[in-house]
Amino acid sequence: MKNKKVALIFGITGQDGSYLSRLLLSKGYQVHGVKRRSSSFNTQRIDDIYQDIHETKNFFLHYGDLTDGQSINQLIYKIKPSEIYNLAAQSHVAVSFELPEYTMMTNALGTLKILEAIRTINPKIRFYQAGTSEMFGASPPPQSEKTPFYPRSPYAVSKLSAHWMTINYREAYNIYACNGILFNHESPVRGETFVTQKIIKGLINIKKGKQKKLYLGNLYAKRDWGHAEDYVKAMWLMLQQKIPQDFVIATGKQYTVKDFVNLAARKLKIKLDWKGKGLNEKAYFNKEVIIEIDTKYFRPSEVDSLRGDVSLANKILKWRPDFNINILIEDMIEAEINKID
Ligand code: NDP
Ligand code: GDR
Repeated sequence: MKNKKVALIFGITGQDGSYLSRLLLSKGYQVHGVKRRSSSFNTQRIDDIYQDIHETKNFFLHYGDLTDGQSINQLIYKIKPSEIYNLAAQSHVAVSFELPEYTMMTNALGTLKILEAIRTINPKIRFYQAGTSEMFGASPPPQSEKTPFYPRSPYAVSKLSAHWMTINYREAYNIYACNGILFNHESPVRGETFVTQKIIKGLINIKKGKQKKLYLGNLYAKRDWGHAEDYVKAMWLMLQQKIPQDFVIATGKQYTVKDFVNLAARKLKIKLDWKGKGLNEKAYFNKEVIIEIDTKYFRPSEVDSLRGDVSLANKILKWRPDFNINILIEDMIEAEINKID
C-alpha cells in the first residue's frame, strides 16, 4: 500500500463522482467514496465499478452525510486520504429556492465541516471544492477567476460561502485547497431534471411514442455546456500543482436552451417548427405541438448568460476539453437510445 495515493470522494454517487472515480482508479489510486443512506438504491452510476466487494480491491464505499460532522471526522481519520474531493451538494438550482436552509446546510456548512476535519486531523491533505459558474450569476460574460461574483439563488450563495471558506482555510492554515469554478457539464449520467438530460430523454421518448409533450421553462438562458469526462480531469490536475489556486473550467462557447433543443432534435431527425412568442412559444413536429412552456420551470431569479474564460486553466493546467457540444449531445443520445426499455 506504500506510496499508493488514497482519494476520498464526497458525492461519489453523483454524475461527477462516477467519472472521477473511474479517472482516479485508472491512475492507480485507492478510491473511497461517501454515499448517503437512502431508501432506494442510489449507486446506479458506480455499480459497475463496485460489483463485488470481495473482488474490488481499490474501491470502497462508506456511509456518511455532509450534514453529519461526526461521520466526516471519522471517515477522514480512518481512511487517511491524501486527496479529498468535495463533490457532494444539493446541486439543483431550482430546488434550492424550495429548500434554501437544507441547501445552505449541506453545501456551505458541509464544506466547512470537511475543512475543519482536514485542519484538525491532517492539514497536509489536498482538498478540491466543487465550485460553480452560478456564483457569477448576474455578472456578464466572459467570466474568469477575476470576475466579481453576483449569486442569484440560495444554491449559488451556498457555493459562494464554500468558495470563500476554502480560500480562507488555504490562507489561514496553509492547506492545499482549490476551488474549481466549473461551468455546466453534462453526460449520459446527468440527473434527469437538469435541462440537457430532460431535453434528450424527452425528445427520444416523443420519438418512440412514449411521451406526447416536453414542457420547459426559460428557453433563452445561455449556458456554456461541456462534458463531465473532460471536467473531472481538471479537478485532478488542480490537486497536482505546486501551488494551490482556483480555476475556471469551461468550453468558452455559449448556447441558449433553445439552441440545445434544436441541435438535439436535428440529430434525432425531428424537424421542429417553432411558432408563437413568450409564454405561447411552441415547437411543432408533424403538425403536433411537442414542446411548450410551463412557467413552473421559471426561477424566481434567473442566471441569463454564462460563458467561461478558461485561459488560466489552459496556461497552468494545460487543460483543454476533448468534447464539444455536438459530441456531447451525440454521447447523451447514444446512451439513451441504447437503454433497454
Ligand atoms: P449530482 O447532483 O449528480 O451529485 C451530487 C452528489 O452529492 C450525489 O452523490 C449526492 O448523493 C451527494 N449529496 C447530496 N447531498 C448530500 C449530503 N447531504 N451528504 C452527502 N452527500 C450528498 O451533482 P454533479 O455530479 O453534477 O456535481 C458535482 C458537484 O459539482 C456538486 O457539488 C455540484 O453542485 C457541482 N457543480 C456541478 C456542475 C455541473 O454542471 N454538473 C457545475 C458546477 C458545479 P445522492 O446520489 O444520494 O443524491
Ligand atoms: P443550472 O442547470 O441551473 O445551470 O445548474 P439546469 O440544467 O437546471 O438549467 C439550465 C438552464 O435551463 C433553464 N431551463 C430549465 N432548467 C431545468 N432544470 N428544467 C427545465 O425544464 C428548464 N427549462 C429551461 C434554466 O432556467 C437554466 O437557465 C447546473 C447544476 O448542475 C448546478 O449544480 C451547477 O452548479 C451549474 O449547472 C453550473
